Amino acid sequence: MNRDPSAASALDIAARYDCARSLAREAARLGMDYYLKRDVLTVEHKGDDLQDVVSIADKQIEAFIRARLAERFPEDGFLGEESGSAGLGARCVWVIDPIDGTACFVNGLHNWCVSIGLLIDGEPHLGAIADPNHNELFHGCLGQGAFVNDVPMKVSGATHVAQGVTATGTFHPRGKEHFIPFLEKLLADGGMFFRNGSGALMTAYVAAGRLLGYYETELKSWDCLAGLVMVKEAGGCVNDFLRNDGLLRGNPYLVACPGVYRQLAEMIGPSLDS
Ligand code: 2AM
Ligand code: CA
Repeated sequence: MNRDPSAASALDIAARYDCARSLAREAARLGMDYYLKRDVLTVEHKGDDLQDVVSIADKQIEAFIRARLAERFPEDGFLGEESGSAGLGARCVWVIDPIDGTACFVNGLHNWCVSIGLLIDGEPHLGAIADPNHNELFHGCLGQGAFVNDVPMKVSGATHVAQGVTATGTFHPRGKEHFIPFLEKLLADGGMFFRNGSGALMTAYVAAGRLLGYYETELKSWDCLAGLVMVKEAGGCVNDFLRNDGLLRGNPYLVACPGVYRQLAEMIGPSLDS
């Protein structure tokens, strides 16, 4: 989009950043109420994929976030995992996942979060990721840094994959064939893999320097949009995830500290930018 970059300052970004953080926290508390009663939640499968699950908690939390945003910022657009999109032509578009890590959520594994990101003029501008199981709120805003609770985040200073742990995952049918070849190369180079079922949390962990990087063969925008700005603000590298309509259809995804980004990108090969 060809807009004057200074025009972003005409928007009330501070109000949106505050709202993202408090709404993520509030939605995560709501999620925790459902999580504690997960044994009685009805779990459905999305389409034919038995791994792709959704519960009433996902739908209710998304409805809650969507209603709040519409009330506060009626001129903004919205894209959510469960209820779709509206107003994508607006300058500000919220991209949210009410529960990232639903498979963990319904199975009693504590790796899930609420993820709220904001695009301004097509670029990730701010985000908040709330993890109520660990009492962590990851957040960041372009030009203002990235934080876990109130502590500034910084990506790892590692220069080789053997110096730490790298997250990886594959979920969507598209791109699955790239997973095992990548894993073989990572292990051959002395790296080690990690996966917790939440793309948003693994992205935040890269920003926090806990993981060296994170590669997913194919990811949806609501799983990573809030975290992209955190990785950048924490000094990390990100691939061109939003190219070719990535917002709506997803893309291969890589985020990493600068010292290992190239090494991981070479292991993945051309499919990363395909
Ligand atoms: P979701 O929980 O919002 O659906 C990358 O692994 C992404 O795939 C996760 O962020 C997760 O987002 C999605 N996913 C859906 N089902 C999954 C499953 N059974 N195991 C792991 N990830 C899953
Ligand atoms: Ca979800």
